[in-house]
Amino acid sequence: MNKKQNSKQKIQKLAENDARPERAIQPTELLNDTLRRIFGCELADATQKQVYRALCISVRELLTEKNRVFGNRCTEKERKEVYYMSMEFLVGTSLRNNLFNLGLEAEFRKALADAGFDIDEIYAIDPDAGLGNGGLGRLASCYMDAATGMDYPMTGFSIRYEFGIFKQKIVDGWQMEFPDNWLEMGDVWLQAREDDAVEVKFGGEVREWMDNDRFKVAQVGYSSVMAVPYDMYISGYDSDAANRLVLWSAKLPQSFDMAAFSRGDYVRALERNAMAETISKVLYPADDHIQGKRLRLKQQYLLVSASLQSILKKHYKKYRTYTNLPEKVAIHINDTHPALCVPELMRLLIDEHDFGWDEAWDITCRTLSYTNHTVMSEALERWNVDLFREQLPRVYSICQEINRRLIEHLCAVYPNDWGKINYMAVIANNEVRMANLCLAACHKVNGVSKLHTDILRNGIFRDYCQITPERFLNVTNGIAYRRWLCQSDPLLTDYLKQLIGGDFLRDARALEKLLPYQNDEKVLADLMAIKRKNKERLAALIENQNGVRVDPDSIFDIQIKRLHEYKRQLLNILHVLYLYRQIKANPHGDFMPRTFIFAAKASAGYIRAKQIISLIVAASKLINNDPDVNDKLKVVFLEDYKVSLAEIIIPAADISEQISIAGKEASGTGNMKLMINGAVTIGTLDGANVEIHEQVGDENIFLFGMKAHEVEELWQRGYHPTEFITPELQAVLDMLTSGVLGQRFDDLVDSLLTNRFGTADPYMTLADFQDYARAQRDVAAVYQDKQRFARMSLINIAKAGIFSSDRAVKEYADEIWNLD
Ligand code: GL4
Repeated sequence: MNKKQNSKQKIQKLAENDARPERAIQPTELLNDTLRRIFGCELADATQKQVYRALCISVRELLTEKNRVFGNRCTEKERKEVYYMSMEFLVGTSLRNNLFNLGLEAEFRKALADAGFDIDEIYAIDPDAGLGNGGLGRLASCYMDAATGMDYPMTGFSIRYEFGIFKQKIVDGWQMEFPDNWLEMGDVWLQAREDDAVEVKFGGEVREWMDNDRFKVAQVGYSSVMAVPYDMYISGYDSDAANRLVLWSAKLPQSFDMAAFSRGDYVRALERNAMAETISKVLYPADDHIQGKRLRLKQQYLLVSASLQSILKKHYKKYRTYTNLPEKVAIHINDTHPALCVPELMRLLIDEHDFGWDEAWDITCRTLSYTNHTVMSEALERWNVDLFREQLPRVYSICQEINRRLIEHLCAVYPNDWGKINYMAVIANNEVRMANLCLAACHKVNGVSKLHTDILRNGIFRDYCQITPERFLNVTNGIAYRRWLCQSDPLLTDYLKQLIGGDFLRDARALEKLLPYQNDEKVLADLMAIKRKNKERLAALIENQNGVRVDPDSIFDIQIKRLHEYKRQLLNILHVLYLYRQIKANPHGDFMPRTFIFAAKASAGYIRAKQIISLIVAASKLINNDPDVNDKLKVVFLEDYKVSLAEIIIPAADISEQISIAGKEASGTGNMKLMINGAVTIGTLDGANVEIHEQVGDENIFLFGMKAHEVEELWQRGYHPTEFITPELQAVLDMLTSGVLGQRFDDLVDSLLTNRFGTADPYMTLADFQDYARAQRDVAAVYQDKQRFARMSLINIAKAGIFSSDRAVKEYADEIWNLD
């Protein structure tokens, strides 16, 4: 090879023939090349931040090449591609994940160490890309990783929010939100493609006319926003592929309102500019809940319209036709947020590519599929008709026509059953219903755990399911375990490699090779020693952040997830106070020391959730400062829960709290991450807990509480929370209203006991309390027997393989997207 070529050129050259250009890399040479190009320096005189950027840029360039070669191969073979549309991708950090996937981690660690840099310090510079709220957004990222690792051509589409999920600080016991300016450092992962910007039209009105006997429709008098794509490359473990996550950023068109400038109205022109660009400014911070805000609708349409336009353009360039779209393209709607795909694809086919309604509808239905992620009624998206029509007049007229035809069809299927027909309509009661839009069109609809899919089939989507049951299926969620186990718990991973070999790195089901060791005392002791190390690491972080000393020999009982009433963090903290009272009453009793660790963000406007955080913080102050209970009980609330914090907490967990009221948690994925790291679940039979239970059996999980059907039955009979209050529980509630916690939580107690705020105790916290306390006693009893607990932990690790996102993505590919 020509000596004058730099590493970048060499990589380019190699990649033409080799899908693994990473194998030819010389880390030091590559870093020096990049440093020289970007900063005019070399490793010897670079700063840590320069090294960080140079390393990221080198990795990005490598992935760019991989993606180009992979893309060309897919085009040559005319492979079907999948486009994953999601308003959220909770990417987390990228650097370590990419190096790990490319098999370059160890080499770069060494090269940097030789130059006097600690790669872990460089990883710490890498910011979380927090472009999502919680499970739904993280799932999208896990699926991108898995698809790439399995060489599936998959492109993610989302929004380049300037501010991702807010940073959380607790100030005087109350959650405060601060902007997350992730692009300051995170921009290094993004590659802008200004030339591929796409026009997206808002407002105006619909005009119809005849053009040489053809009926034409168009939107006129609109205002344009340009959507500029930014590529983030996604690596997959040990794979030929690299895929792209395309993030759209809103910009005003260059030519916009020049008139205002020439009139000298400079300020107004710039104001409008800023208005357009607010579309991609910030992520809406509500999970499992909607706010019918105009800006949010604009975000959704920006994503959908820009993505579909670019998909169609690429498709036409390849095939010179759109009629084969369903054979070559699968477009997935991740929850209803991108449901505008249905009318927008129709609009593009009809208005811009001259299709008739029936053919356009056939193509649309066969191309689109939809995942439902929640049954919470406050999360079912509905848009006010006036708002919708004002912003998207043409899309609205298409929705009307979809609805007209749908109702015509339903009248034939369910004659005179107006209740049902109204329930199934796309437009009714002055609202556009996004779930029904998906149900009316998509060729496949799936839930995310067995129980959740049953609830869709027999509950909220029953009427649609009756007509076309073959469209409905389950794909239980999965996690990118190479991030959540292999990268976040290197100690356990190295140990497993020695013990059972490295097969599990390719196939998570190989973790079952651990099972034969379940009675091996040495292995059990080793596993506990590793857990203890991870607990020490977390204890150090807690001491550093919260100034609280926790005992790594205590049970680390962990609840980390969004703060939501249905997830019942309140049940957990009430039980903690209940334990507190027990210890106070009997300070010399035999008590298994425990540390309860919480981390959770509450949506900014969700006051009840913020009150629950305050209660946790207040309880931790009282308990952690009480010398009577000090070595027995600790409570910690860790601020600013995010992917990178989860990666430190999860390996240190003994107990995984999955205690939602049965029937409400669609799946949960934190439950899987904790399980694969050896935590034992205490949980209700909700979401994927049901399948975790199936895997590990009664012996290796702590189940409690009502089952989903029992919850329903209790509602039917009439739920009276006061009937479930014992004197001990009453005493706990009294603590909340007495002021001993430094403040009073009357609202929270009211919400449990009275129906001043609607239903009393809508998530049946009190009904499940006694059985939860019983299950917690079981936890303490079992933990006394270290070996027995270690065995439970081992079995949880061994049986977690099924929850790999590789398995889940393969099911999507085979049963929904029809990929080869
Ligand atoms: C969620 C569900 O609440 C959660 O149970 C599920 O695991 C996740 C991914 O399917 O989707 N739905 C919404 S909305 N937010 C979620 O996290």
